[in-house]
Amino acid sequence: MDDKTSSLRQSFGELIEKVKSSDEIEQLRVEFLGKKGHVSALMSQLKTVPNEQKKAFGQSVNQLKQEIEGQLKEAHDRIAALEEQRLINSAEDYDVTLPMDIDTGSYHPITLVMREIEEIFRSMGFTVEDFSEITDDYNCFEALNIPKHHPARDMQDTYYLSSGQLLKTHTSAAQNSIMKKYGAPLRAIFPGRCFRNESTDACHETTFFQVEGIMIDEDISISNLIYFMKTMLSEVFGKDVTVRLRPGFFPFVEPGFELDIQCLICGGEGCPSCKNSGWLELCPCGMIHPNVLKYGGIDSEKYTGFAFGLGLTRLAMMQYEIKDIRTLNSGNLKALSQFKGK
Ligand code: FA5
Repeated sequence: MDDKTSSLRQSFGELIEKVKSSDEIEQLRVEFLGKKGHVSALMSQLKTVPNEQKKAFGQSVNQLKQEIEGQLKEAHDRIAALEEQRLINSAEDYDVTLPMDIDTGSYHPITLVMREIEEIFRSMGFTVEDFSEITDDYNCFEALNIPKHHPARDMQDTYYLSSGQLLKTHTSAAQNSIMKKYGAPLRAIFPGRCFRNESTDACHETTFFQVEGIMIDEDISISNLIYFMKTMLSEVFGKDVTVRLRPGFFPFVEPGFELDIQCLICGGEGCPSCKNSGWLELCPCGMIHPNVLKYGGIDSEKYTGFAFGLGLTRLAMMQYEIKDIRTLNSGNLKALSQFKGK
């Protein structure tokens, strides 16, 4: 019987030396320790062993079983370590400087232009503020000198929510809370998404972006306003663009202006993007009405200020020569991914 145990030990020893994979280890385990394996077969011979030798025989088979289990575990650990090393080596072989053969994403043109505007105004000492897309009647109208039943409310078709709140129709809706938050003197811009329930065409969307800007201090005048508008446009376009300033009415500014840009799609000749006028309304602006300063808790005797409401979506159209504003909300990745920014 001892001979059989020894020869099994020897043949296992030879085989375990040669294994090269986890699969081969598993095969050996089944061959030697499985239900129908060599060790079970040896143990089943116990009944033929004389009584006085049974104990020694059982101990010697159990001893063999433990040795085989130990060696299987060692072989398993050795192969796992080799496998890990192989993975590390292959990772080291990988050249991270090679160009990738996959598509990279791109920023939306609105994001690109918004970042540019933010950078320009930051460099001129303005802070960039955030404001909720949902607001209320007070912020969107009353605090802007547009009382209930004032005809100016017809200028903007508003989406009202069942809560009585509304989706902001213009970024001017943030003026009051920003004035209350910081007081005067104040230089801030606040970009944001606006919503208007109006029919769409090549230059009108129901959802679009504006950037509001306000500057309040002692002795702020229209010439400060014109300076900032000119600086911003020449920085954004990197070239001279033709603009015109004409009187405009907004209850929250006095005097108020419309700043139009000559259409860069048609060069001023007239096209659907500018409704065939050659000009695009881009940035209404004006001197903040004293009532609006008062509602914002600012002394209108001491301070004056200007405000503007730049049509950011239209600016992006002009900068990237996008003929139809609806492309920007279309989700058409092929069209949108071609804009890479400066
Ligand atoms: C306003 O929204 C005023 N709050 C702007 C303002 C701010 C005036 C501060 C004075 C002082 P208006 O409704 O004109 O104004 O919109 C401003 C700009 O937003 C427009 O010139 C245009 O560029 C853009 N805009 C307006 N409606 C749309 C629309 N439906 N789709 C795309 N852009 C629009």
